[in-house]
Amino acid sequence: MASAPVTVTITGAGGQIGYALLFRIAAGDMLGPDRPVRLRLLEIPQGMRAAEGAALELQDCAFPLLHDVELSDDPRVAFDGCAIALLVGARPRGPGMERADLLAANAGIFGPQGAAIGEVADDDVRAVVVGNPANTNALIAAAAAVPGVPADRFSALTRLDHNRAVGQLAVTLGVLPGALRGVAIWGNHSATQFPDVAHATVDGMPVPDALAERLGGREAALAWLDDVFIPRVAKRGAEIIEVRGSSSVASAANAAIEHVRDEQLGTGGATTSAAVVSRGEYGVPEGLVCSFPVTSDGEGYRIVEGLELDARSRARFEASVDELAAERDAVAALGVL
Ligand code: NAX
Repeated sequence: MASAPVTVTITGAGGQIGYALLFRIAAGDMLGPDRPVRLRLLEIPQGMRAAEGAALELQDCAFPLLHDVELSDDPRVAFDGCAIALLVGARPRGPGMERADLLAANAGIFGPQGAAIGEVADDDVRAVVVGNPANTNALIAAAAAVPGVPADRFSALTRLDHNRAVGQLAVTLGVLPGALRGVAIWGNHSATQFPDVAHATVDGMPVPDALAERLGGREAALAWLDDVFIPRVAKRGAEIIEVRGSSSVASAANAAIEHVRDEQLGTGGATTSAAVVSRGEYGVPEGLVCSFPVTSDGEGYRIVEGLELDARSRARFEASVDELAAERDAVAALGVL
């Protein structure tokens, strides 16, 4: 007997990432070939025609797993009964917009969406925030969803950063991406993030050793990590915009699908990266939505605890956590939290 359809709500469905997401979700890439999906698309009036067009194309694909598609500009309608929410639509930084203005504009989106999720979503709902500033938008949505939905059901996407880090290592080491394990993104989805290979392995060999072998010694490996790898991963979004003339879309949609898939179906013991609500792990202030190495058994992400961070790594991580705390304080000053 076919299983019951899962209701998946996508905000900003008329945008670029929405367009790259919808067809893969409907094809079964996110929840597997046995789970039919209902798609609920949330847009603002300006984005509605584009979302309607995507809905027409979804019909034309005749995906066997796609139960139905509904569009709305009302969060309480779009999140009604939803089990999985991908919060993609956000307010981009406009010309002359200060960081505080950006945070305030997005608080006006993610506060009401979080509240609607708390009121009308499925009891087991899980939501991932893609729209930037993703970590703090997730913090705002999670705070607004309580008490209807616990805050730890919200996460933010750093899987794209994780995949970018794996991609860079694979090319440099001359291996397939699947040979790498244990790469971690710590902190904020921003230029302060810390992509970390200290606990990573390639075909079972520690990545720092493999890099030293490949690049001609330990010092050369350290220099590559500091001067090439970390800045390249952290600024890859800007590089894509410069080269492609448009932001990361397919890779962002792919990362969002992998984030949800692993959270729902489990990582099989492997580590990945996701921004989740801190309970004080690694000294990160409680409540911040911070990227950590995580695993999932299919019941949500769990932070991998007990990893050693040396002084340099800790300093990088703390700088990113300080930025998250400053974003939270700026939002709190607006009276949003
Ligand atoms: P687009 O501008 O193409 O699409 C955004 C869509 O959201 C638009 O259709 C708009 O009408 C809609 N929207 C705006 N406010 C809304 C609201 N209140 N409710 C529902 N829909 C709303 O942007 P796109 O390229 O799709 O990027 C979406 C977001 O992803 C941006 O905030 C972007 O910065 C962020 N990204 C996050 C990444 C991550 O790794 N966390 C990577 C990729 C991307 O940069």
